[in-house]
Amino acid sequence: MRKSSLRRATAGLAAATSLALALTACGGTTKEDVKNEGAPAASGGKADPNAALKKGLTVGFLPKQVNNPYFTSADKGGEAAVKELGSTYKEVGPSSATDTAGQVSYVNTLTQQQVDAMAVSAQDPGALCTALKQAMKNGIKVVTYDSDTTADCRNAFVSQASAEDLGRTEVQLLAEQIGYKGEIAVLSAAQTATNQNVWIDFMKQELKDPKYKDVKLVKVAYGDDDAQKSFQQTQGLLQEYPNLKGIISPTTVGIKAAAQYLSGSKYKGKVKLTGLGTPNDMRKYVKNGTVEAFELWDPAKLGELAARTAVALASGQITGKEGETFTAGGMGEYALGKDGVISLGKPTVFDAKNIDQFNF
Ligand code: RAM
Repeated sequence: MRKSSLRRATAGLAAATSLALALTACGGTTKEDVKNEGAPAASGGKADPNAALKKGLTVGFLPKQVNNPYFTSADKGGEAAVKELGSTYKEVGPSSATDTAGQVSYVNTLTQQQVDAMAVSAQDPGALCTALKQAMKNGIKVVTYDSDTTADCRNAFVSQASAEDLGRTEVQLLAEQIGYKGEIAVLSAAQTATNQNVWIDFMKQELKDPKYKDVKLVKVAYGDDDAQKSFQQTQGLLQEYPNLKGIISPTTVGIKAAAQYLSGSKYKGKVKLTGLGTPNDMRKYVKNGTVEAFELWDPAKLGELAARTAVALASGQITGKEGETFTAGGMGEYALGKDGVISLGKPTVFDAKNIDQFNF
């Protein structure tokens, strides 16, 4: 979807939804507690905003998981942008979201192949750092997208939306649906996933507000972005907590599997479900009354911005320092925030009223 129509749809939605999204401009899915010692490693030299965008580069995309439709959309957006910019795109990556060693070896492969830049969504921030630092030492520009490492292990992070907004608004969405009362659980992805973990931390902070005094988070379960495991974990949550009133699943794989389970059970419409899903996955569950509302950003736009950031870095337009700016083609101008975080924009809330306006 083009940004102009997405913007229009989002604007209409803002008026339609009763949820007050407390959206702030700051923050990304980056570790708040990470100390960035000066400029990111290998950022080298000064940014030249007027440098021409280089052509003939090779940009490698390394998602958390290749057979995840969310990353298929994201990486397609990346591929189109890399090609439009006259460079070569390649994608490598593990098929499981918990194959940390696999991700490390893919980083090493891209380094050996001397790509000019790589865009990586980290399964496990700790595990990837050494390999990414090695890549940067070899002059390769490293962009994380979707799920960050620590700031010293990459040049820039392309964040889908403010992590704080995502975490807090998911709690707000669910609390409203359960009337601010009852037991809730989280069904996450992999236990090491940076993005989900940062969002869950913000969910817990949101829950400290006295208005949630009757809402109790009883468990965080992990479905590992595996459909079957996520389905079983949902079933397990309901067995373990028969009074459960709602589930937040901040993963496209998890929310789809949870919706599938609830929709075929006696809990349909009774146990509320929200989180992060794609409109195409969730449409039928919104229409059949299993899900009221959930949110996401446009994954293809996230991939496109990651690609444009990678090429801007490899061309010397930016180095990864706070305050630098660059033009991301038709997406417009973006500025680098603290720790080299570039934020795509605001998430969209989808519900029965607007879901048919989206196709991803
Ligand atoms: C899954 C992945 C991804 C996350 C989305 C919301 O596809 O875990 O990292 O951003 O869900």
